[in-house]
Amino acid sequence: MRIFSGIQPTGRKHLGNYIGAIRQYVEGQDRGDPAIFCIVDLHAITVSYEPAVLRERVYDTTAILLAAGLDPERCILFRQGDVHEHTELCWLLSSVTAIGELNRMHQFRDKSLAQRELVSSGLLFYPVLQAADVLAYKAQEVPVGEDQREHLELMRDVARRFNSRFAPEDGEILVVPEHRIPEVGARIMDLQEPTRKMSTTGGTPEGTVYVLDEPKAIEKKFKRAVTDSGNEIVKDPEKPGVSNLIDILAAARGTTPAAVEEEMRTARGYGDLKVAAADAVRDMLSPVRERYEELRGDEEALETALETGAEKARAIAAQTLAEVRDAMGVGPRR
Ligand code: AQP
Repeated sequence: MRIFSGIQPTGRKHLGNYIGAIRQYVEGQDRGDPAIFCIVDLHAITVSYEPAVLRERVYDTTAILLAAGLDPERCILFRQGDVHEHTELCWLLSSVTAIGELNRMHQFRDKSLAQRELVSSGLLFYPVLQAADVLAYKAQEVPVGEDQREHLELMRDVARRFNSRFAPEDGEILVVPEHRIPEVGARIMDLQEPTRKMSTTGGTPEGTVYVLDEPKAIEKKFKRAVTDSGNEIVKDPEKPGVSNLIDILAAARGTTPAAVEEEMRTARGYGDLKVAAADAVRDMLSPVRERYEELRGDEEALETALETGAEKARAIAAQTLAEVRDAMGVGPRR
C-alpha cells in the first residue's frame, strides 16, 4: 500500500491544511510502503508569484512538515520540480483528459476569477499535473481535505481511461487511487466568514489561523470568531460559526463533535467554546512552531533532505513513466 500527497509551498500553512492534510501525513508515514509527500512548486507557478519568494516558501513548507513530525528516514519528502517525470507524465495523461472536465473544476473557476492579470493555461492544467503526481507512484491512498475531492475524482477517471485505452486486457498500468478525507475537520472554515473554507488566498486575515501564529494571535482570532445571536452549542447548518468551532475543537482534541456538544452542555455561552477551541489549537500548534524555528535556520539541511527525497522519488516515478511511454508507443520499443 502506498500513500501519496502534495502540498503547496505557500509557507504560511493554516489550521485547515494542518488538520485536513498535514496531520494525516504524519499518521500515514508508518503505514505500508514508504509514504511519499511532495512540495508542489510547479503547481504554485500557476498563479501570480515571485520567483525568489517561491524558493523561500519551499523551505518554509519543508520545515513546517518536518516540525509537524514527518521524518525523511521514514517517508519520502521532495520538491516536485526536482522530479521531471511529473511534467512528462502530465503531458502524456493530457491525451486521456477532456478539456471540458478541466473547465468544470471548481478550483479552476474560483482561482481564474480571482486572478487580476493573466489566467494561465497552467491553472487549467493543474488537475492533470496533480493526477501525474499521484499516478507516477501508483499510490493507493491520497490524504487530502474535502476541497480536493473533485480533483481526486478526475484523477481516478484519468487512470481508468488510461488503463482501458492502453493497458493490456489482463492487467492495469496505472493504479486508481482512493482519497482519504478525515472524518472530523475535512473542511475547516474561516473564523470570520464561516461559510467559506479557511484558505491561504481567499480567506480573511482575522479568520485564518496559521500554524506559525503565536499563542496570543491564536487566542485573539478565536475570541473574535463569528458565531450567531443564539446560545445553543450544537452542530447545525444554520449555525456555521458554532459548527466550525465544534469541529475544530473535536479535531484538535482527537474526539468527536458529539462529545464536544455533550461537554459544552454546561457551558455558560459561546465564550467557553471559543476559549476551549483556542486552548486546544494553541496546545496542538505550539510545539510545531517551536520546532519549526529550530529547523528553518538550517537551509542547507532542508535542501539536503529534499534532494535525497527527490532521488528516491525519481527511481519510482521513472519506472512508471517507462511503462506508460511503452504502452503509448512513445520512444523506442523496450
Ligand atoms: N479549510 C480546509 N480544511 C481542511 N483541509 C484543507 N485543505 C486546504 N484547506 C483546507 C487541505 O490542505 C491540503 C494542502 O493544501 P494546499 O496547500 O495544497 O492548498 P489548497 O488546497 O489550495 O488550500 P489552501 O492552502 O487554502 O490554498 P488556497 O488559497 O489555494 O485555497 C490539501 O489536501 C487540502 O485539501
